[in-house]
Amino acid sequence: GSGDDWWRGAVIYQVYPRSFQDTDDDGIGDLKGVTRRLGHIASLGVDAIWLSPFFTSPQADMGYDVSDYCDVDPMFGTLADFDDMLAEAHRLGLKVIIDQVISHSSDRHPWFVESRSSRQNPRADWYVWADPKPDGTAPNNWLSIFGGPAWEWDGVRKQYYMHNFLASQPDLNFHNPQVQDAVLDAARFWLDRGVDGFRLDTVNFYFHDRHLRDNPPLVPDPNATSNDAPDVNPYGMQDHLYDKSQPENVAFLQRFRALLDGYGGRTTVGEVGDGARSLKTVAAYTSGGDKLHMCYTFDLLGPDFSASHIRRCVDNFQKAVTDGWVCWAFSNHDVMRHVSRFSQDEAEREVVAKLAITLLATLRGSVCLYQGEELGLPEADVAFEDLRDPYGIRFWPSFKGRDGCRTPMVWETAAINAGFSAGKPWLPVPAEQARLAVDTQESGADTVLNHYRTMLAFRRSHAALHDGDMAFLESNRDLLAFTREKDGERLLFVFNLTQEPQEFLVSGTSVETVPLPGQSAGVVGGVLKLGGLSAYCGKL
Ligand code: TEU
Repeated sequence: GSGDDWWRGAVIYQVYPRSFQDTDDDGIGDLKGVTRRLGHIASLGVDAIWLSPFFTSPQADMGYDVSDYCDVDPMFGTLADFDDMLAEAHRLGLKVIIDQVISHSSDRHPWFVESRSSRQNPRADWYVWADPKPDGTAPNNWLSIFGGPAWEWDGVRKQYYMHNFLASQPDLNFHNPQVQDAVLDAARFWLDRGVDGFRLDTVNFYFHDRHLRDNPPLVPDPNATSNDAPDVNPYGMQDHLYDKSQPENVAFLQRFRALLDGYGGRTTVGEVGDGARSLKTVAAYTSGGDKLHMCYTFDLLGPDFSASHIRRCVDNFQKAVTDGWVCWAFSNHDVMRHVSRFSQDEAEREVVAKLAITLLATLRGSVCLYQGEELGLPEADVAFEDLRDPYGIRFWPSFKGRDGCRTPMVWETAAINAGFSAGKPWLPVPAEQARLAVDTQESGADTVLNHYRTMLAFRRSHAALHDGDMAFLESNRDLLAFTREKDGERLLFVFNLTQEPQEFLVSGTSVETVPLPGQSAGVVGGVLKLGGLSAYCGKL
């Protein structure tokens, strides 16, 4: 895309800075490392990068616990390093989106330090404080995503404070207009530095119910497409009606949008995890053109890679969100890498990695890729002793946490730590991943890496894929058949996501085959024959 609308249909590459490239041998990636490797990202043909948090932080949740919204953590570098990175990205034609984690701060943030110091200080109401029940227990039944109650007792104020995540991530009180102003000031700081937009962490968690009503028990929705809340998570034991997704958020998102519109060409992608209500929430946040530009859901982040699941997600989205925009993703820094989720057969994973990006590149919506998926990296097996994620440490072994997708990026097969760092990496570099490093895949025409480049170029070269309409066609239920259409260009896609060969009837119309990389399908006498795990594209 071009102009202010560049984000519509864009492909965004997520960088997890801790694990991308280390330049000072402390075993942790840094901003200079991001700058060094921007050439690789640009070579993929993406439009933008999304940088996970690099702000000042005690790193209790790997940077999603911010103690200064307007500075760089020394572990990642300096503001000058950030400016260099931004300038180099722009020189390469890449937009830069940064994470804003404003639903909660770190408990070491000066705002919280002041807020907890007494009940009367100027920031006393900046966080969600509440008195105990008469028997001394927590104000209500709300649960934290990371386990246990969402309330932590504070011995100084003799009150509880609310946290949807770790106890060291207290929730900011968005009902207080001063809090809204303060987080908007932080966003303005980065807009003035030249960032192109924000990924808004847990955007539906900003507000909580003013009356602190108890959540009702959970009644699972059999038709839910969302992959939010794994079973091991006590967060799933109640319906999270009152601790997030409150109606007041819409007006705040309008304030946020008004700030961005004052700059032009900037964008937002909000992370919405709202269980079965996710699409309703996305609709409320992205419609009307005066709130968020896009939302990101967990719909495609689960284990289901069947045609019926993907069709249901896209269908439900198209029905629920008529004038909003979605950003799809198969992987991120919170979930098991998708080739491992979608296939138990190691020999099959290269094909699955290629098929998944072929599909993602043809869907209607924007797309987020996660570092390493362009290499087809599987989930790493991280031993308990090496775990760093507090969520995994707490629920091991029923849930192994998020470290398996956060191990370092692999650049050179033969180099120490695959070229990530000359020091001891904060998470191990698995040997089987080093074999898949960028330098090894550069040379082979048929590699996952080169398939990503070809598919992203394919997406760019067809306007219908950029923001054209998408409509499903009748097919047998193992196939995913749809058209993408814009300005007279009409493309047919048929995906066989099963291992068995399948047939699709191309009735009445003439199709001209558009070669897809690695295609194993063809039309014979009006019947399209697809091999297992394959895709077809034709011009109608
Ligand atoms: O994650 C939000 C979030 O709720 C999850 O992805 C969660 O793990 C899932 O819903 C479980 O059911 C964001 C960040 O992406 C994550 O890294 C942070 O830990 C979290 O917010 C807190 O800031």
